[in-house]
Amino acid sequence: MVNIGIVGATGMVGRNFLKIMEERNFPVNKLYLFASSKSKGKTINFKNKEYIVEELKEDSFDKPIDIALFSAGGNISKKFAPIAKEKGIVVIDNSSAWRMEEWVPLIVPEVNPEAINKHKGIISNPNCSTIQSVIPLKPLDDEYGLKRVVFSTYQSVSGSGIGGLKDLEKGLNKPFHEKYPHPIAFNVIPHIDDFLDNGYTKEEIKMIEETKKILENNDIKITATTVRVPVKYGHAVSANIELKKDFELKDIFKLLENFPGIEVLDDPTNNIYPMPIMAEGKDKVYVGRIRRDFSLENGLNIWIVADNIRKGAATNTIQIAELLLKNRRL
Ligand code: 2RA
Repeated sequence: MVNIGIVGATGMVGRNFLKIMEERNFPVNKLYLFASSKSKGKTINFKNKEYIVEELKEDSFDKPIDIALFSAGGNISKKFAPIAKEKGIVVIDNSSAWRMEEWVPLIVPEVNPEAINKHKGIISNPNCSTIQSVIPLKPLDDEYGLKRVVFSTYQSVSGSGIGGLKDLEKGLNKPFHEKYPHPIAFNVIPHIDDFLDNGYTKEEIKMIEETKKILENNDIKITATTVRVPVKYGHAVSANIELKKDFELKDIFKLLENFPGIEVLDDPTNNIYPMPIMAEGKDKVYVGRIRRDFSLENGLNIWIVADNIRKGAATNTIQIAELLLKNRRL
């Protein structure tokens, strides 16, 4: 049994931490919920017991916490994760604050579970669109070698939290935008996170750099275009892949079907392919539209869909916590 602290407990991902720990019967002993001052005093139910939300402060981590799950933005993680770490607490952080630090493992349990043994007190949960993409890429890299990957993403508004959902819902009846620079209803916006001087967005650079770190393969040539679409839950990713070796398509199917966490949905004659409406609320990564790219030597196209709040954030985090217990790395 372990004592759990949740930072950002009232947010969408924070609440899903609790839901998924209940579903997976994660062995929680004591539970401490932290959020901003505006949520102080709220109560949240976990396993039929009401817990009071406390305001996050520096002394929050004086409590007997074993693992702290963070989902409260990069600034909160930058300030408070080191404080928790100094108290001997293991932090699993959902923000991008620590992901590219050399000493911080970036973990997708189906892909690089062994990285858990390198942690020094802070572990980063990858970006949602990265998590769902590296899962099918891992067996392909191991078997054929990845030469180049072109990502095009179709990301739901829940990736932006409550504000994204609000822009979509309110925009259905009249032009409306508050969270996004333009209306998202009946539109797509090729702009997720801030633009950089090189013309990419931070979201695109996350996909590129995080994929290389998780696969431990800096030689892969990767580019990405990340796009917000008017969908509530579930990110979709088109991956155009150049492998180093030739392949038989039937072998690709078998490889993906047998990899943990993947469900292959690919029967175009019966209109069977992954879609966000089927991934919502689930933890699988759905792969389909698997086909050779005839414009390339050893070219392959795949289509990847997953629930960005569950497998893309909360479930992956709880799986990392389970890995900590299994490997006794607390
Ligand atoms: C998004 N991946 O979809 C980013 C952060 N969740 O907005």
